[in-house]
Amino acid sequence: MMVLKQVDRRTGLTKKEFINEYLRPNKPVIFTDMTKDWPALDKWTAEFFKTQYGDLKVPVFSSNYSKPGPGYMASDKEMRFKDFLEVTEKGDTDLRLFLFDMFDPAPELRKDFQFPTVMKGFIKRFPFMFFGGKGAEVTMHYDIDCANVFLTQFVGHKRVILFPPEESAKIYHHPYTVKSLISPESPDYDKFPALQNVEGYETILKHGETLFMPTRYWHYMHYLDFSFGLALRSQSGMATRSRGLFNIVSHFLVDKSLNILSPKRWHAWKENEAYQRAKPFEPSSGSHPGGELNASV
Ligand SMILES: O=C(O)CCC(=O)C(=O)O
Ligand SMILES: [Fe+2]
Repeated sequence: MMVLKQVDRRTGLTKKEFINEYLRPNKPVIFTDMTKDWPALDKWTAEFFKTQYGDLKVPVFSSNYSKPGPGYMASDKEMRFKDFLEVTEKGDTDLRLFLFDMFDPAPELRKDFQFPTVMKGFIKRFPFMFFGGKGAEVTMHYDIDCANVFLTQFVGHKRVILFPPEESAKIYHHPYTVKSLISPESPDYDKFPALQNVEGYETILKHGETLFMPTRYWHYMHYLDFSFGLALRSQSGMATRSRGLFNIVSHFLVDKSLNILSPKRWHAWKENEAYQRAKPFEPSSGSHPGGELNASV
């Protein structure tokens, strides 16, 4: 059965403790108080963004993003920020704004938060924001640049499920992509038997909490309310940086070009490959009860 442990929540975690207990062992953690002196904590609300930046044009994504074909890895449309926020605040929409560089049009917002001091190597040019409505899902993926991510949650709640990089085969990693085929909230053990042996983490992030996701960690997110997040990313260490660069180049060249040449066949090849790689991790008995298993996750 899939095992999901709770992510640790720590208050007053020192740099030394963070490095020894989380960064070195590649383990996620939630900082409950990293944001305590940030003006953003109370200032950044949907209302604030609507009144201050409502006319900004923003690239909006829906779940078409991961489907094969012409819309693959592309945004669906541009909207006024104000209109996007109004739609997503109402909920039941899969529209999302992600990897949004809010700080290019609004550099003054950088004064409202601080980069963490528990590690080095922050990519200061690109603090990214993510917005979504109640019900929005971020499918299981890892970040292509292999950064360590500090994701701060604002306004509402978000359910997060994480898997370490060592578990990639068991969650049916789609080769040449940063995607996995599974839906961890309703695991289909008949279709994906190796999932029964996977171990990961889960949590529900709240306003003002900061989740540390170590490099190459798989993450899935389900917006339980309208909310948004600020992701601060660190690429400390040459290995992380060169691996990130390699990933970006190989994925874009191979995946994007084969998607253009032959979208269906390329998708089928990747899917088959993911099944082959998961095979060694399937339960050996070969028999696995279906149906009611969902209740135990
Ligand atoms: O919060 C989200 O919507 C997605 C966050 C994410 O994927 C990331 O920070 O890398
Ligand atoms: Fe991500």
